[in-house]
Amino acid sequence: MANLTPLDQETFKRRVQHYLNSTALPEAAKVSSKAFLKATCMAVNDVIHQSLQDTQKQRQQQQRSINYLSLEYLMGRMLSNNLHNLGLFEQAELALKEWGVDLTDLFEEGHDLALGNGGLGRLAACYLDSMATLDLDAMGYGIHYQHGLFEQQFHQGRQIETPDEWREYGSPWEVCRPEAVQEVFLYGHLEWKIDANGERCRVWHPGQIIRGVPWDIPIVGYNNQVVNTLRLWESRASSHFDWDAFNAGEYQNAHYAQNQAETITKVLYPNDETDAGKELRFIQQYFFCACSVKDILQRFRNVHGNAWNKLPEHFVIQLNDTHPTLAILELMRLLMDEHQVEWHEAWTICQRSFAYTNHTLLPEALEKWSVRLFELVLPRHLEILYSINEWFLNTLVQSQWPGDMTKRRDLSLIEEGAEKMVRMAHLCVVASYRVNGVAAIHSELVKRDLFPEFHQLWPEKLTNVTNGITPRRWLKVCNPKLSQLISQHVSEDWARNLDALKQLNEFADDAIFQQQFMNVKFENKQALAKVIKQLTGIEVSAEAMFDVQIKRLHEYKRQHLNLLHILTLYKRILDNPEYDIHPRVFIFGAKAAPGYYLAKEIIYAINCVADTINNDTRINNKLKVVFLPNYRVSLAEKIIPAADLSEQISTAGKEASGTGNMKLSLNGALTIGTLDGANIEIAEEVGRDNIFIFGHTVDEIKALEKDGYDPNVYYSNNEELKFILDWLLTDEFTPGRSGELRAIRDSLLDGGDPYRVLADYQSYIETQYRVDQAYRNQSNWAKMAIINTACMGKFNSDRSIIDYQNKIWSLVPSRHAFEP
Ligand code: DL6
Repeated sequence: MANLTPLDQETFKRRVQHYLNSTALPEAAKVSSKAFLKATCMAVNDVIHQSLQDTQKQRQQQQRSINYLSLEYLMGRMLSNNLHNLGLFEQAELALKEWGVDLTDLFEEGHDLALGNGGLGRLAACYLDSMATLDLDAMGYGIHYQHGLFEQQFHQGRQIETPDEWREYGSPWEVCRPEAVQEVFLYGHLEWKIDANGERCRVWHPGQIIRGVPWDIPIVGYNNQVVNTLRLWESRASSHFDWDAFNAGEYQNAHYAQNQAETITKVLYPNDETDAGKELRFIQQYFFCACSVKDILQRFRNVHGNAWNKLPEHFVIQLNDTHPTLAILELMRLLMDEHQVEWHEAWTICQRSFAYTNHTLLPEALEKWSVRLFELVLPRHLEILYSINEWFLNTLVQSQWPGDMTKRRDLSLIEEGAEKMVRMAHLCVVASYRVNGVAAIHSELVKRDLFPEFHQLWPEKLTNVTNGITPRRWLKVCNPKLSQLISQHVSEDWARNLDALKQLNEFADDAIFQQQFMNVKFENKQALAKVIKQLTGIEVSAEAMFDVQIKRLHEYKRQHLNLLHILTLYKRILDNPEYDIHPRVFIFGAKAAPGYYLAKEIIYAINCVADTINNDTRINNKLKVVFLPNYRVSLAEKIIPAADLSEQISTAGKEASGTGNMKLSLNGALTIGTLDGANIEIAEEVGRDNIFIFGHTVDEIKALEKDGYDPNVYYSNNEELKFILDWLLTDEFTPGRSGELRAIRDSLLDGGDPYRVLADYQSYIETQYRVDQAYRNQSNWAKMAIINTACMGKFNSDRSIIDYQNKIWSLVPSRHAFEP
């Protein structure tokens, strides 16, 4: 198509009409909203694909290409974001209005792209947006899961999972690229051979060959006509089905290989808690790494030929957590076995090309794969891993700690034990030239507690890049009313330069602006109240305080601490019907991993307590509890603009960063939180007067452990706490079924309270009391909320990407940096 930008309303309408004509059924009496949605996306795609081609033409070859490898991308819905970033929102709105179609209603027809579990996947999506906005030559690589994160329903209060069908009827944004299909080898055996030069070489005879088919999703930069690509790999059998078997009537057998191959990318792995599916998950990781690395080498070769030693000058590969670690071994294998690069040279290339982001300190989330699985699925990669380990232990570790066998054992890439395991994080650190944590405190803990020896070995290697969120989706798109108000008071394009929000500080004391700010919040709360009614049947008043906790369900995030507060208030009101509290609506959104027993018990308990409280007329609507089902990006976009209070209450030292904390604060919610993750930096930005901090610090939590933590002490010494924990043994919230909620109490008392909920209980209750008092002074609350919005410039994901660029991607380590 000819250059289509700028596109006026009339032209846009004509294009939508064109696609309606070519895609909607002519005899349909009334064109369905789905058909309108599809035609609108196609009209937008015309613009996007033109810009994609222009972007590719204009890219400077000297620029280092960033390759972001992530097993997860939580993209959400794309239409609204794309329209905003292209500057086409108004044209589209007006054009559709002429058919009587409301654009906002149309968005609701779109399906979330939920190819991720939580924070890590959403972060990757924000970073893609920022990389395009900053015009970086960046390519995202991931998996084209047939089913993304499961859909959640509640059945009698319990979580039920059903498959996500995001592309059941096709997805308008993706384009299949058969010209970039890759082959992936699995299983098989190794052999020594003599090559053409008379050298001994290793040959891997694979037991299975899979095809990786790429689907490209365009990533539109904000207001700059740049379009990058997210390339997602889908697994297919190397040949179609067995024609002979089919003709012989063996219908199941004919499809066996196809089904087996397609299983690899069938589902997003939702759970790391159980053993089930480990081999599949391992193969999934390798499949994605192999396709991506082969693609990167092909792109390099197209421009630079076989000058492999120049790869690090032109490409950097960012590993989003340890999930893509196998890319390191795959690059080694390809360079050595397919391109005849000598071991040391190949290893130097790897060490100059990879960077790794650590997202967790939780031991159970630090990946390890058994040597047995490696031997079975990737025998050649295991051999390469052993060679790297030998190099690492015999050169670096030996020269730093000569003869120290304990250090050798602790730092080895292989953990000895009943079953030998490969430590993926160790491999990432050894192979990468930079390793970053995701918030200041987290990065310090990575140095101090997780990798102290690695920090000693390479003092420059470990660094910090504090996470960020894109202000496009998380303010401009999701909160149009606040965006409009801000634009009336801020002179710059704040969606690009979020620091400009600082100008709002001038209005923090202005009674008129405070009123306008609170009016927007009120209208957003009314809109959310409607959604709540629609999804749960529960009536809530926008006059109440909306207290929000939205995130994955995990004990360390402590949704059960929030529940203990709700029970405390309920008990107080029952004891004293005059108990003075501003009405509150507690709003939860969270999915629990399907195999995570206690997380599911917590959901059940909250739903049972909600049912009791919401139907108890004695409390006079002072409390309402709502658990919104199927929490996802598009639901977050409705909840966040309406939140008054943001619950960020993890055990200090456990939440690496958090990003929901940033989104809520940006939209004018005040935080109640611990000194954990990015909460600390949020407190620094907004000032301690504008945030409610409570609980033990990281060092205090450590000290508790040293003294021998005993949760029973808190239980015995606090009458109120004792009562509410014992309440869980009764049938108060599960009439006729006593003790159904006891799992929470058991984990806190008999289970040792691993996340120190009881240690922080009293401080949390007292701080919540301060929140309640503060909310009654609406003018001061408005002032604090405005300051929160004004001070979020630091958490723009554009700033994070500039940090990545300055601290990591623009550095091309010298090849001598890695000589022992
Ligand atoms: O960095 C993104 C996000 C952080 O904001 C969260 O604090 C952290 O828990 C999350 N980490 C993971 C780790 N999963 N694994 N492996 O999701 O990353």
